[in-house]
Amino acid sequence: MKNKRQKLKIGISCHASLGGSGIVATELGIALAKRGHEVHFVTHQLPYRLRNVPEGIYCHVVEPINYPVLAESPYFLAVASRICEVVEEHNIRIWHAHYAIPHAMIALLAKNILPTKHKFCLITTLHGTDITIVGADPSLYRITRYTMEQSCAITAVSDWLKEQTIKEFELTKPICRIYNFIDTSKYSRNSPDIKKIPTSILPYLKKDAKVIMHTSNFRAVKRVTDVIRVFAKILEKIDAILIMVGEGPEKASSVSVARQLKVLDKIKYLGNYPNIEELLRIADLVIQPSEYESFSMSALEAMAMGVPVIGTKSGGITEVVIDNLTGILCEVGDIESMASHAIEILTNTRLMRKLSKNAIKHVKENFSSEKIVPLYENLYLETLDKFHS
Ligand code: GMT
Repeated sequence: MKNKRQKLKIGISCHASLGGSGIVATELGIALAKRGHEVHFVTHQLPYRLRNVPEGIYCHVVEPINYPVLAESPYFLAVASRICEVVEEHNIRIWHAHYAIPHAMIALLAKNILPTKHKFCLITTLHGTDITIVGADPSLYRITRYTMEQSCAITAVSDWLKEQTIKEFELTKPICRIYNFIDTSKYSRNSPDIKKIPTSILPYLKKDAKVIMHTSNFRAVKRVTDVIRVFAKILEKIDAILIMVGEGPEKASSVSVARQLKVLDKIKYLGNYPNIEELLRIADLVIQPSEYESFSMSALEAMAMGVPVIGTKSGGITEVVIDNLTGILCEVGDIESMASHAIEILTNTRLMRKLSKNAIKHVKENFSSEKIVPLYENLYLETLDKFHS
């Protein structure tokens, strides 16, 4: 490596709404800016976590174009044009796209449009569903493969995702696994500040009632009805409330299961909520019963706060949660086992403390920004050396 402290200008494109990949991309931008790099985001709206834009970060928001002749707004093309402008204006040589389709493809188009002197190095980070759902769809398979092959470097957020991608796409390019990370300084287990807890939750909080939480985009892969079924079984033994954070298509079926099981009055559907750390401060347990996860930022955030996680033995989550040490992993759909482990954790203070302590340590040692962000910096420098020397 030539010079690790070299200051870089880095472009980032990502989903701007709440969701793991957008959160990772924005936290990476913030961490890079704190380390002295200049970071330019091109997105359709200000990313959730960049509402108070920190120093060193520039946000270029692209307005959609609507014209009656166009059945669909050519929004993606507008983003590509904007990336070209930003790259030329700021002389950016690294563009980091999060999520293969559309973000890496859009950046690739921008690169192809630009004159040779402005052709940047495209780094593509795969997050999970961009490969397992979007990229695996026959309608987008070829374009996903092409985008990865044309990227200067590809990263995946877990070994599991790396292996899945290699298996499905038979790439000629290597994939570098770089785990997701967290700013651990934001996750100190201080007593909750009641002023920062949404007022709509306050009536649900009762002395001695345990607080269980689930966070997701309520898609089928998250198995949100399993959360409700596990919760109903927990209620047979102990008093508790469930906070469901997020929005998505499976919310209605989870409400309907809760109604059938007569537990709806113990559940608060909060919708999307950005300050997840504040909620985790009041949580005793997090349940993430996904079909699979390439990583699971929700599990990582819970562990960082020392909240034990019940997850599934499926996909990259097994690389994040160590079964029996930092949380409990069960088979997908095994409601009985998830419920009995939950009850054990919630009633056994020693076990709760052990999992909590181990989880905090595990996150600090393996998933802190101090540990992970330099891996991206090194990758940027190595890629620049390889393609721009
Ligand atoms: O989970 C989703 O459907 C959203 C998706 C995203 O774009 O944020 O999440 C994926 O990327 C996250 C960040 O890398 C990972 O923590 C999630 O595990 C991953 N989701 C799946 O693999 C289902």
